[in-house]
Amino acid sequence: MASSKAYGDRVASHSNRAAQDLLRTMERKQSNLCVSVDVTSKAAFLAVVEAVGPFVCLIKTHVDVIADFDADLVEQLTQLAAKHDFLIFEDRKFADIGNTVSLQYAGGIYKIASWSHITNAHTVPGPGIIAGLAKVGLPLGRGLLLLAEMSSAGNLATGAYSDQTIAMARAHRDFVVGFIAMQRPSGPADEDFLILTPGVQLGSKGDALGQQYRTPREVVFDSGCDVIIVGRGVTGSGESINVEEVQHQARRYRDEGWSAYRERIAS
Ligand code: 5FU
Repeated sequence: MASSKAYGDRVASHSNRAAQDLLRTMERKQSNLCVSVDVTSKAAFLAVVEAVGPFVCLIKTHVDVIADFDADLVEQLTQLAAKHDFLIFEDRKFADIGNTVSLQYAGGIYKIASWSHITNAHTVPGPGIIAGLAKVGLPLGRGLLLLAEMSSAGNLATGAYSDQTIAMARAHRDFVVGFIAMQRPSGPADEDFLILTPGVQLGSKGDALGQQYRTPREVVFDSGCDVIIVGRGVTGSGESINVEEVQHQARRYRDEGWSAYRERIAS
């Protein structure tokens, strides 16, 4: 069962390069923390990434919220990924037919496939969305997460929808490396999906717009998820970045996530 194995021992269960790299990075850095850098200026974005880089296995982006996004931001982000040893996950949540998503993934202003190791997609359009993204991403060694569940109150990714999402992933194991989900789905003992989980914060149960938070321990130990995704818990809300505080919080969530994982594999 994947949840009782060490991250490093799970590399062999994956054929996808991005999945292998993420598991190796987690083991090497002793971190299952992904920081979601949801700020709206390039300067704030790069300041947060520089501050949290040493503590994370993965940086999650929403590049379309950055008002002064440019090619240099990608260049600097890529350099910071090499310097601090983390992977990049653009949380694009593709949701269209295969032909359209292949254009959105490869091109436009953002050229996501050229720099983001991992991205994600809704399964509403059916399996053609996976084929369209795989056409672009697989030759580059990229990986895809499917949204099996969401953290927000009242979301519709439940029950049969989640089950069918998991079935779609099983049919595309070369490119689909795991899920955005709130818990590890049940499956055969030798099945290994990466479970990345947003909606994580210490000391808050949610925000005013439907977000719902759990603690790192609830996510990693109780629910068997692999990566905690933390946004405002680390960055704070708003644009003014207090680098020392951001670093303090990143270290705190890294430590909480890792000790929950250690407890899980020991149990
Ligand atoms: F798929 C999902 C989801 O179900 N919930 C989320 O919160 C994605 N997210 C993202 O994680 C969301 O778009 C934010 O970028 C991030 C959570 O940020 P927070 O500040 O920790 O609430």
